[in-house]
Amino acid sequence: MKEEYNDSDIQVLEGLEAVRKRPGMYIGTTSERGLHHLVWEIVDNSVDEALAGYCDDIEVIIEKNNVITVRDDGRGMPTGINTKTGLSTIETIFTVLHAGGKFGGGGYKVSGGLHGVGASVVNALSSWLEVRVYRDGHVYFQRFENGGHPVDELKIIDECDPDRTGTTVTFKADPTIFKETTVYDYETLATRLEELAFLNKGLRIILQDLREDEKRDEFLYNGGIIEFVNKLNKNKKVIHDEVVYVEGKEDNISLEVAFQYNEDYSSSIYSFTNNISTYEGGTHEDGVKRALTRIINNYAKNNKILKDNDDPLTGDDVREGLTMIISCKHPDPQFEGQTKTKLGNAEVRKIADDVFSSGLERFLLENPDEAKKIIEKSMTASRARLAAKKARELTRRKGDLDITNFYGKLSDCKSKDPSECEIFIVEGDSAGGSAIKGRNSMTQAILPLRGKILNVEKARLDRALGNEEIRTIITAFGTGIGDEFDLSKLRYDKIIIMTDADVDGAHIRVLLLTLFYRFFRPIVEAGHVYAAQPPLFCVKHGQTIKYVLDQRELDEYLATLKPETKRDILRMKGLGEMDAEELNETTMDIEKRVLRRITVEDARAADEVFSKLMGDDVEPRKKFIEENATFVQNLDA
Ligand code: 1YM
Repeated sequence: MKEEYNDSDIQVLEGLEAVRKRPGMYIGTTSERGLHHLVWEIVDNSVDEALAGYCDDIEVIIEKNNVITVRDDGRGMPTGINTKTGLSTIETIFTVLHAGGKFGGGGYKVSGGLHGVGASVVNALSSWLEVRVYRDGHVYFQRFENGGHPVDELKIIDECDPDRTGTTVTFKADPTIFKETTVYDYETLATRLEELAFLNKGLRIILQDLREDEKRDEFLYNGGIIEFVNKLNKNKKVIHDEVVYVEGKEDNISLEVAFQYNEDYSSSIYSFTNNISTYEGGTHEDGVKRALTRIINNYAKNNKILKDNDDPLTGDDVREGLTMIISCKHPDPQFEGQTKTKLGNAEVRKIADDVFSSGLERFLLENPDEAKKIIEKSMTASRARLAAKKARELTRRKGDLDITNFYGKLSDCKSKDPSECEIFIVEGDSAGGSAIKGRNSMTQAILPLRGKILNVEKARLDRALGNEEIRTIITAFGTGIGDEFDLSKLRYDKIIIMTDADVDGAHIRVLLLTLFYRFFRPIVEAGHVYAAQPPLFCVKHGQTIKYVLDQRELDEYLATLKPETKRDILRMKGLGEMDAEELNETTMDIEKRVLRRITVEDARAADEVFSKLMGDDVEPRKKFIEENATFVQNLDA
């Protein structure tokens, strides 16, 4: 123990005492979160050393008793004397507030708010702390107790291999400060350490838990944020195989961006500056987003995918389904905003824009297939956005779906218990009439769709949504649409599409499935959508009439008949050919009918067909009609 305290010692201890009096001022809270903050303060020093290029390995160990050890293989803290304090540099780092951070100058500092005062704050809030520095063949050691009081001065306690360098800090959080808990959560530490490994490619970070359930994880990502994006998209359907990676540096500010699109509607953009999450975004994120929107629009225009009179793609359009990591390293970051997690440096906006736009432009030019997929995704988002806007306007307009009009179209069922109710969406008035007569009116509702309004190949989705029958469907479902969608309000357990097996029928199915896919996907995902399977053939022999579903069933049935029986087999064209009883028997009766459940894949396939049909090219439409027979089979098989 030191014999006497001199003036500067007393000042130092007053500084640490201030931290102990008001820990919240330095680490935010003394809850579990504040406890983990101690680890980050020490780890940040090691990461800084890695950023400076001197450290490849960091190890964090949760010892028995919730003692934490952080070890790195950097240069080791400087072991000389600090002229200002007259103390060793190491003692200064651990006992003087505001010491540390900018000592060496140069390089990037991880300055998440404490600006390098971290080590002394951790010391102040610990029951005890030990530091070991391996440098110049010596092992230097100092121990502090009771909130930062040095037990002795810095001493060489051992020799080591002269090649070995590094710093090891071990501490025990003070339970009189951290009254709620001093128990570390493995997952909390693992999540952030893995994030640090993603953000600093090539840096190996090991986490070890030596408490009851021993655990160990090693995080090393040579691909850095590319692997971060891969992880985020792991359970998503991606629309292009490779993660796109762009990097660049201007005025000592470096920027890395990695992204990949998936089939989701939402976007996940995570930005960081000096390894700190900038939840509120800031100039780096603004620059990248601005460049993304501009470059994608330019590419789409230059390649005539976007026509002159088309609305430009918005930021939301080009970000639909985007998973992106933005990592900026800045020598002097300014953090702003409510939670100080928004990068404020104005110069970064242009640098981020420059770096990302040139990288993205190059990627699009060199990878036309990927480019096409990305542009198509944005175009679909744009169409859906316009259509949804229209739909909202229409469904919100007063009196637009007044009740008499609504019930005039829908023959609803009597039961109000959704679990037993079904709605048949039927093509054509005459089939609709038969269905109304042939139904079980307790549980089966019928909505006939009329005439040519459903000329899908020319209708854009927004126009289809303007169509009264379609809006009646939306109202009948009861779920609302867009932001207001609520699956629990669905009024029918089964939504059954009943259309003819011809071109018009296929068109209507494509339209309905596209509509469901884009606006009611949870209904499809939850398996509420079905296709009715009306019979394809009708066999008459003698007085008997038999309906059969398909060719196979027809062959089987014919084989059971005596060869000499006379029969004039009919291929059924429309539902309208059946009367109410026949329609009930063959297609609607719960006991006898066959339904096919529509999967999300079916709906997605329909959506793709719809996109093709909607385009300006005549060719795909012609092809659709020609290939329609196969398509109908595919969809109904
Ligand atoms: C387990 C914690 O603190 N490692 C660490 C810290 C420093 C250095 C190396 C270092 C930095 C510099 C020069 C420099 C620190 N040094 C200082 C200060 N691990 C851990 N590893 N030489 C060594 O920044 O120029 C503060 S932290 F201020 F002394 F330079």
